[in-house]
Amino acid sequence: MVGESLFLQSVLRTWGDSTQIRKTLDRIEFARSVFKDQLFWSGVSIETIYGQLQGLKPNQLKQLQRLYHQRLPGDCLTTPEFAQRLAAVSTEIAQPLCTYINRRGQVIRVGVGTVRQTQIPPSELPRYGAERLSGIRCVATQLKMEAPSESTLTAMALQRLDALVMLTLSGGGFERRGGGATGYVKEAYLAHLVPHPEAHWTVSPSLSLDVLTQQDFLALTEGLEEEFRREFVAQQVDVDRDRVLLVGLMTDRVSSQRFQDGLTEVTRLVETAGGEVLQVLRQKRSQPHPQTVVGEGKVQEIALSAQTVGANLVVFDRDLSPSQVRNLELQIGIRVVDRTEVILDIFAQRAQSGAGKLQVELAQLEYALPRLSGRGRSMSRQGGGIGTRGPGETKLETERRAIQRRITRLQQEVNQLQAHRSRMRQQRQHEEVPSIAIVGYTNAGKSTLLNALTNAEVYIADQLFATLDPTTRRLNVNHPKTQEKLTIILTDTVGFIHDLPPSLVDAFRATLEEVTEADALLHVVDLSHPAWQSQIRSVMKILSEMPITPGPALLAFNKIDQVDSDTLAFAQEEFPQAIFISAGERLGLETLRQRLVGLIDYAIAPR
Ligand SMILES: Nc1nc2c(ncn2[C@@H]2O[C@H](COP(=O)(O)OP(=O)(O)OP(=O)(O)O)[C@@H](O)[C@H]2O)c(=O)[nH]1
Ligand SMILES: [Mg+2]
Repeated sequence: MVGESLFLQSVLRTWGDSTQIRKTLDRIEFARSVFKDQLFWSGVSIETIYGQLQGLKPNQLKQLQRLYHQRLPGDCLTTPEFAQRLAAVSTEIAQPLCTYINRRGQVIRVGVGTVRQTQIPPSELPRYGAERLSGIRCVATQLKMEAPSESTLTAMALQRLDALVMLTLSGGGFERRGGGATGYVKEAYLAHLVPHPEAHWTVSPSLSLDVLTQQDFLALTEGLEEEFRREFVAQQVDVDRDRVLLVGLMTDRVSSQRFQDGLTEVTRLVETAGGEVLQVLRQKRSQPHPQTVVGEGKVQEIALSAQTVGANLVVFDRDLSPSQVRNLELQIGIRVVDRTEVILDIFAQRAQSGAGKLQVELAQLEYALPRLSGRGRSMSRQGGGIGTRGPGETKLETERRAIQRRITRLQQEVNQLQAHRSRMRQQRQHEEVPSIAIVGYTNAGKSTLLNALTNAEVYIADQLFATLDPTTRRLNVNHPKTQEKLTIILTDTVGFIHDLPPSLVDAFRATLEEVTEADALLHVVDLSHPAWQSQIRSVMKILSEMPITPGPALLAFNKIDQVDSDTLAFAQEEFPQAIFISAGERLGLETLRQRLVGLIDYAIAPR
């Protein structure tokens, strides 16, 4: 498999020594690979003819099946006999034909139709990856008298074929008396991939069959693979970093600004998760394609670009259904993940405390479960052979139940955690210490502010989701009116993000309760962020969806040291009640302390 996904890595990281689950995952991967092999070889043994077979006579089908019996030498692209035989059958049925041949010279697939129509999905190829060729070559015929078309060459690139031989037909020919066909091939073209960033492939001028068959196939593929490997190694400067192709879909529902902000955010998420975005591909559609999110042409473009830039992971800027992931992976040939998976990965890397790890594992399993069973179903559907359908599904069903049991156990643990936190809060309430939760979009500066106000030592970073576990500190202030000493409990919590994944909200309910149970909220906004307004809306939306309505909130615009005067004036006009600070530069903190006291007075005043 080309590079382990962010997600799988992080699942393993969080599960750590949970060897049972690790074994489960290994078994799933194994089952998957076995299926792949069986699918692949079943094409050889049962002599399936792929493509458009309507109207073919039994005798013609037999001729097509006989192509499977031909064996080619390993060191030439094709023999003249094989090429003529293929052209003869193609002439007889008046259709283009494709044969796919492995390095041992066995014909592994015969298809009626163009290369595009008969292509092998990447997931069924014996090997696949930017660093090598798939080990399969295609010898095909076409009815037109011209060089192979763009769509043919694209199909060649998508399958990473060793080479493509395209034969044009003379229109006639005859059977030799001693056996064998002749005269059917007019001319031949040879095409293959090249390791070049702009040109994907090269195509020869038209050649005679003799010249073509004298080409040294072994030297060609060995030379190419050597170059691909060198190119691939040069690209993999840092093997630990995922090399990501980011795909954004802009639907009618979002403005182009919102779309762009979303892409920028996913890019930062990928970077925070330890990946590198090599290229961004965009598509505009009125709504997502139900099967593949983006259109067919775009899927091909993704597959080609992933090869060109040497990506090992495709990330979408939105959530994908399990079947969409499956369809995309089948066609693209490398792992596809959605935005939620990237966020889960970051959470997994950040989780420090036992409670944090527990909640992350729960979120990941809840996310993974439907995807696991979906994969099981698809495998049994594809397999369809004796001995594959039943056991495969049963086995996955067993794995699924094991994971379901673990989810149930984790949920119980989160419930216990929730109860424990609630007891601690009750104790604080008993002491009558008022509490304020610091909330806000991720990276707004919440932890910086808590540190500045209370000399806490919370981890701060210019990263998304730097904080995962809530930190609680006491803030001592003098009441501005009575001069009485007053203590307020300040809690820093996990940051919000727009479209917070539901599995996270559920898993993090114990942490999020810190927010709903506080007497009041301090909502920190990064005013220097271009999307600060939509970030405020996202935070408000998440708060409004919480089961218990949180207390009153004070809006604090942070990072004013980085803000131009127009933006500042605009925000002051729009939000006259808000306070403007810089936690980093410690500006406006004294005013903030006083406003916090006012907020508490207001929140706990008897009404
Ligand atoms: N220029 C400037 N940078 C700031 C200010 N406050 C915080 N930052 C920077 O903003 C980044 C994020 O700060 P954090 O305090 O980690 O933000 P957070 O809201 O806790 O973020 P998460 O925990 O990831 O949700 C860090 O690089 C801080 O140094 C400020 O007032 N001015
Ligand atoms: Mg933080």
